[in-house]
Amino acid sequence: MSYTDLKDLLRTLERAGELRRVTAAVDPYLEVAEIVTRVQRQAGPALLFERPVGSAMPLAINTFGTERRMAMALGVESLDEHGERIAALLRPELPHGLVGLREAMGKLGDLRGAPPKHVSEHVRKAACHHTVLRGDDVDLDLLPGVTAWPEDGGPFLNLGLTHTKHPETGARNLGMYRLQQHDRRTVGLHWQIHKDSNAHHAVAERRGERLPVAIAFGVDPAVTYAASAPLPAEIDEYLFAGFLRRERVELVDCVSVPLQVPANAQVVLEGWLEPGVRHPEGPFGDHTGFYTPVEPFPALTVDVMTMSDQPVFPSIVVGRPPQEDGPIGKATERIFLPLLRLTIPEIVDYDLPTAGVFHNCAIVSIDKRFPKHAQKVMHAIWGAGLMSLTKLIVVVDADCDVHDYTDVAWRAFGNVDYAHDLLLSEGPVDHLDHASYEQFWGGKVGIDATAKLETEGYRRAGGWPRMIAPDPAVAERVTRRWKELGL
Ligand SMILES: [Mn+2]
Repeated sequence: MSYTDLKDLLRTLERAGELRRVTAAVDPYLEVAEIVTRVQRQAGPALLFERPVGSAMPLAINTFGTERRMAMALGVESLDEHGERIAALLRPELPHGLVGLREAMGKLGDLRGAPPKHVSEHVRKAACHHTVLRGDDVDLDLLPGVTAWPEDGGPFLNLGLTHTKHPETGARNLGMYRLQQHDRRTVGLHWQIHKDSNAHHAVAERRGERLPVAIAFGVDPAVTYAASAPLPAEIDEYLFAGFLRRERVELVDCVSVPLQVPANAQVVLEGWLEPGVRHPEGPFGDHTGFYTPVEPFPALTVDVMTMSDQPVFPSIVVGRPPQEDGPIGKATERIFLPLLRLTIPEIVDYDLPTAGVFHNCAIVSIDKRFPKHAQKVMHAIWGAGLMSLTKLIVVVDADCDVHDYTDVAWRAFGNVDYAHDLLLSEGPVDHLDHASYEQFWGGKVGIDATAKLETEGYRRAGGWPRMIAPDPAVAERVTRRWKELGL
């Protein structure tokens, strides 16, 4: 199941009773966010605001707001299905470690149907080029940019897919970075320090060159998701999207920059980023639940703005969790489990609590085999891609359900001698982290809540106590007699 474009997804959601149209005029300034936050907290439907105040373009929001809709967007019944497809790709087992990860991601590309397909406009005009505005005709005020929180620095375009190419290797990157609308023709590009397009920009500036940028809105949800996924820099997000949707993504050449964008995008912004240009960006109420302060970020002057016929504009509200980015993060947690296990094979399962905003806490269950095995896993996570930004890691034994927070807390509170079972470290933290005393780096803690071994220094008489569990035969008998008991 794949979608041709955003409108196709919205039609499918509507048929499934997962989309509500709002015909009353609603103001994208604060009002939209207030409504979306309430609907999101009730696990309510996706919303299509048909009359956003100040814009002729309908606004689609909360499309990924539940795990069910996130699964629908990625064409599966359950988010674990894609994880299982990846796990199946990895058999027969590839070598472990980074080499294995590279080979596995390479295998995605071997799948027929995964690489993006280039659409030539000699054959047919791409849907995204129905309307082309150039120069001073470009007007970002046509878009229903959302100001979500009272202290936000302006309207933001939150679901834009930013396309760049590495100036030397030509490798493409697709990333989801927040975009502040500075004026009718300028958007701020908040690409964070650890992100791939930030690296492309740094190379271009070192060479004293300008960097072409294209930003697409309203595409197939698998592409939108792929842009947000923490893929290694060398993996093309379009390859990953093609794997997820089981069909190639159709791309078309941009009008004014040497980049390609999805042919069925609703809106595309194109421009060149001049070296050295920075603009104050923010404040922005981000998914940490706090405002990020004003910082200088690159700002793109939009030369060309293209639109499809009667476009629908997508957005997302982030703020104090839970919000719509929660289910997006859960999709990543499930889809990346087999890839994480490729580098850290003793991991049985993991959970990134939504309240931890994905960087703050990871709960990991392991198949413990040797002394200080939990500490080995902590160090490995702190060395694994964007997982390295994790501040707190709780390691539990394989028999713990990491998604059952009572089970986890019982072990993390009780199975720990804090004089022995804490690992303190330091390292890079997320760009948005507000609690670290220095920006970009701070302290890390690992809690070893596994059962301890004598060889780890736990020498009390009788060894680690046995966990209480019911007699299985009796449990089964009671299950059989349950009706008879009339309870
Ligand atoms: Mn990337």
